[in-house]
Amino acid sequence: MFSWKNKKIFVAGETGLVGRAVLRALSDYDVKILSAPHAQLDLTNQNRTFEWLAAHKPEAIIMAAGRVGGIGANSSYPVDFIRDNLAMAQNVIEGAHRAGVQHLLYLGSSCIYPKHAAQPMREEALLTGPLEETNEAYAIAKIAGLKMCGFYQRQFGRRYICAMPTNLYGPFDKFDPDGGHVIPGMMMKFHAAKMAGMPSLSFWGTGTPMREFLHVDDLAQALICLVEQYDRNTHINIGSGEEISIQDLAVMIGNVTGFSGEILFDSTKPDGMPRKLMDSARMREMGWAPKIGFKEGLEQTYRWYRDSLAPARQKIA
Ligand code: GFB
Repeated sequence: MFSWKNKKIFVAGETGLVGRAVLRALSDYDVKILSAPHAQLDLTNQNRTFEWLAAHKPEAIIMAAGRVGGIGANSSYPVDFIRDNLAMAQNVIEGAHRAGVQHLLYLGSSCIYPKHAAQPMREEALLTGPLEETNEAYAIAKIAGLKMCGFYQRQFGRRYICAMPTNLYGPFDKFDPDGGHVIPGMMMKFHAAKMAGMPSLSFWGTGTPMREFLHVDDLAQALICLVEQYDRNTHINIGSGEEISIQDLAVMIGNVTGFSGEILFDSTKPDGMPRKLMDSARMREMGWAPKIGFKEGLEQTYRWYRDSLAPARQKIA
C-alpha cells in the first residue's frame, strides 16, 4: 500500500511531541524529510500552505500539527482551539489534494468521543452523545478533520486516513504548568516542589478521573504501521489499554521525581472526562502493541525534562 523508500515525507508539526517522535522513527527509513517548522510555515495561513505543498509535493503527509493543550488551556481558550485546528485541517487536507498528495495520515485525539461513552470506547461511539465541555472546541475541530479525510476518500479517492491516539506523553512534550497536559504538568510541579523543599503540593480536580496513557514513541510505531497498511474510511484507535486514576498517577510521578511531601487535590478545578479508555483491538489486529512500560516511560521522560531545564525555568503555577 505504501513503501517509504526514497519517498518525500512531510511531517506537519515536526517540532512537537508527536512530530519529533515520528521523525525519530523515520530515521530508520530511507526517506527524504521535507521540513517546514511553524516558524517557516504557518499552517493556519491557507495561501502559504497551498503554495508550499504545491511547490514541494510530498508523497505522504503525517498531519501531527495542531494547537494542543491540557484541560486548563482547552477550557480557557476554546476559540483558539477550534479556529486554529479547523484552519490547519482545512489547509493541509485541501492543500494536499490540490498538490496531488495521495497519502495523508491525520491525527485526532480520544477527546472526540462522548463524555459518557461506554468504556472502553470503540470507534463506533463517535458522535453518539454530547462531548466533554472542557474540550468541546478542540474535539469538534478534530472530528471535522476526521470527517474531511473520509470525504476526500469518497469523492476523490485519496488515501487520507485517521488515527485517534489516547493521552500521550514523552520527550519534547509541552512542559507548561497551566497549558500542558497532566503528566508534564505534574512532573514540573513535583520537580520544583522537591527542589524548594515544599511540604505539600496541590493538583487539579478530585484525583478520581481515570486516564489511559501511551508513550509517544509507541504511538510513532503505530503511525508508521498505519501509513504502510491502513486504507479504511474510518478512524482507528491507538491506546495502551491500561488506565490509572489521577490520584495514583500523582503518587507515581511523585515517586519518579523524588518528591516526599503531601499530595493534595483542589476539587474547585475541573476533572474533565471521568474516563476515556479506548478499545484499540483493531490496531492490535494490525500487529502493533506498545513496548514502553509506563514507569519506564515516566522515568525516561523525567530524565529528559531534567536535562532540558535551564536553571531559571523551575516555577510552580
Ligand atoms: O491531561 P489533562 O489536562 O487532559 O488532564 P484531559 C487530565 C486530568 O488530570 C484532569 C487532572 O482530570 C485534570 O484535572 N490534573 C491534575 C491536571 N493536575 C493537573 C495538572 O497539573 N495539569 C493538568 N493538565 N491536569 C485533554 C483535552 O483532556 O486530553 C485535550 O483537554 C486532549 O483536548 C488531551 O484531548 C489528550 O485528558 O482531561
